[in-house]
Amino acid sequence: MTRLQKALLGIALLLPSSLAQITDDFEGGWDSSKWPIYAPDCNQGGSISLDSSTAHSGRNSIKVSGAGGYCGHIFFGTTQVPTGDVYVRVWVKATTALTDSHVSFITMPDASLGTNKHLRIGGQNKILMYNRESDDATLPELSPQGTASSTALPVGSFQCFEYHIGSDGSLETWLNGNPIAGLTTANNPYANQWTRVNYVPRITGVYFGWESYGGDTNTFWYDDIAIGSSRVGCSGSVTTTSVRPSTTTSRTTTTTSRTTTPSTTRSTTSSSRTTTTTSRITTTASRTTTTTTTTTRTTTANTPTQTQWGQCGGVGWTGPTVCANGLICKSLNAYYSQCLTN
Ligand SMILES: [Ca+2]
Repeated sequence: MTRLQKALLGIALLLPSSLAQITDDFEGGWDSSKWPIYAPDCNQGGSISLDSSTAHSGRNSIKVSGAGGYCGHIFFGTTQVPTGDVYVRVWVKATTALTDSHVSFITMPDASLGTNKHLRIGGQNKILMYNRESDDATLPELSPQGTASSTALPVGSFQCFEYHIGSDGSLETWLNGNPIAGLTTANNPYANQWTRVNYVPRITGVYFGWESYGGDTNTFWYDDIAIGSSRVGCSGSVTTTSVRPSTTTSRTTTTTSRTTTPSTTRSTTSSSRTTTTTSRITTTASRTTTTTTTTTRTTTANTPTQTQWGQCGGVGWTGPTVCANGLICKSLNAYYSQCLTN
């Protein structure tokens, strides 16, 4: 060992653990103790495997076949997350474009949100977005302008996806090196919903995979992952630290059944308007409760109607609140309702 090498080793040993970086190009296989499977509560059909049919680097990547519905979810990842600033770089290849339905492909248990609550990255309205499981807030908010401030995830080839969770709670996101304005908290006019609470994430893991809440399925490949306390960029190299033999098993289990119990139906009728509010509570094993509220309005007067995908409600909305024939006004959050097919 040269004097320089000794000096560098000494510096490395003195670095706080918060600067540690976990990386992998999966050319040494899939070390399932370094990258364990994560499928909280249930797993019905999702599978993960080391795959040599496509890769960003070398021959190997990790393939995630995500099934539909919450229990079709499956992830792999690590709890080796730096304290303070967290930067994640991953090369990701999706098979199918993001739809209007809500999905996640990165999920992070977040101690600041409570037990089993996650900061998620995924899609809705066909664009990339952040979602906070505790209160379902999105970044950007899903108004037409907010939606336009983010971007779709290209499919069929590997994309360089990077994000930064600041120690002050700020978020930054890049796709192929380009900042995504809607996925950045600074100077973002569509971040009001996100910043309405003083939110400073304290993530305890980073997991890559697939989870859908409306039945969407997809196949993703992940390669050249780097998680650390500084940005490596898209050209940053990855050093494989995996030394274990290849693991090529894929896991598919069916363990939990899912029951849906309608709980409340309430109707209010007035002279020219009928409002039906249905609350449906879906309970899955020990998982948290998801409540979906759908409001349907029928009006006989000559009220302006909104077209498909248009906004039809939400805090501060003064435009049409009635959807064109065949569409329902669905509340996506307190700030945005949208005309969608039923
Ligand atoms: Ca690789």
